[in-house]
Amino acid sequence: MKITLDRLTLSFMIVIVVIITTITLTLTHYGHIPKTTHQNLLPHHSSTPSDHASHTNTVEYTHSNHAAATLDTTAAGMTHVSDEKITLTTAAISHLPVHGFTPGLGHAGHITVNSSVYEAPFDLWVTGKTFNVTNADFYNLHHANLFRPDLRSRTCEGIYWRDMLSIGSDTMYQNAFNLPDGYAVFVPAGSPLQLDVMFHNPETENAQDLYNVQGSIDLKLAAPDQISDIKIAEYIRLELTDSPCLGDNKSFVFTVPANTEEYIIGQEYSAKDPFVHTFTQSGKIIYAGGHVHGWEGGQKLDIFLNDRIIIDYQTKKVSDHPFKYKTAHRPESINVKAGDVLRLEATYTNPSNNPIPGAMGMFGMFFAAD
Ligand SMILES: [Cu+2]
Repeated sequence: MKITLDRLTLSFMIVIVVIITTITLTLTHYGHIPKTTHQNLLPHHSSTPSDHASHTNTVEYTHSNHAAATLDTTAAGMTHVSDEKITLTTAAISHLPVHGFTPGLGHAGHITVNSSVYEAPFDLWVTGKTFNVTNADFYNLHHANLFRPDLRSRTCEGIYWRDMLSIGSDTMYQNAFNLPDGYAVFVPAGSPLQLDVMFHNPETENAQDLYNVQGSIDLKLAAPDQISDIKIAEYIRLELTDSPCLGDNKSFVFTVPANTEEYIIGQEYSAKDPFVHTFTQSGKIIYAGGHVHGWEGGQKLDIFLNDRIIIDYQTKKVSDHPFKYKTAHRPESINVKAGDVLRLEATYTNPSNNPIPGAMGMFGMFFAAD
């Protein structure tokens, strides 16, 4: 009799676990694309920090990582607002365990965490920014995006998510940067803004579990008396991918086949690909940067304007640490005309017997129209 009861109890528990797991996997399936829609954008908003904590926060476990990472949503907030600076902070990852890293598993073990959605409390003229991590090293920030959930993507029709600023692990070596004098990114008062940060904690010799990990961005604002002379710069980010515009994690990555000395992606393209941009106005690229995964065999990212190389980003190891790489971001002065076509090519090497499915090649530029 007792055995029967135990079996019943056990069966019941298994069913519950299966249901919970199914729901959790369904809710967390989509990695980069936030669940934010117009319906849960916030109504008129004062700029006090803790107004809108938690209901728009998400933590997303990608692929095979269902380890013991936990989330504290109470920490998310627009933590500082002044005339000179606004700081947006993500929710905290209470515990970010060390995870194994095998090239070939892509983003396994990476965790994405968002801030709440905030409305710009007044017109923002953003002239510079600093990305920060709390309780982690800079390389633990795999990438971060500040985005507008109310605007369509510039690279994919029908997807609501427009990056305003972003940074990659390999560009965090210089986590603060300013646009050249006289330029700013403009965010009108009331625009919704959200910060999304992907963390990872790959196993290395000295890696340790991390606790209360957060990402934040400081937006440096132009002083009111400078605004009349400022030119608007727009951020445009392009990405190489095997699966353009699916609206999930796959849209941002490509696979490097096994046993390839030199794999180049981007040589075949059409104008609709998210790694190709046709300028509709003449103007100038004033600042730009690249992102490739040096730790997964990424070598370089080439930027072409009308099929001529204009920037050649080589990614370099910063130290002996296997995950610390550096890809340049810096001021540029590249004039373009309406109709000019800019596109990307990334080069990876993969001597191993496993394909690398999570490779990336991204380019972000600030463009000021004439
Ligand atoms: Cu990446």
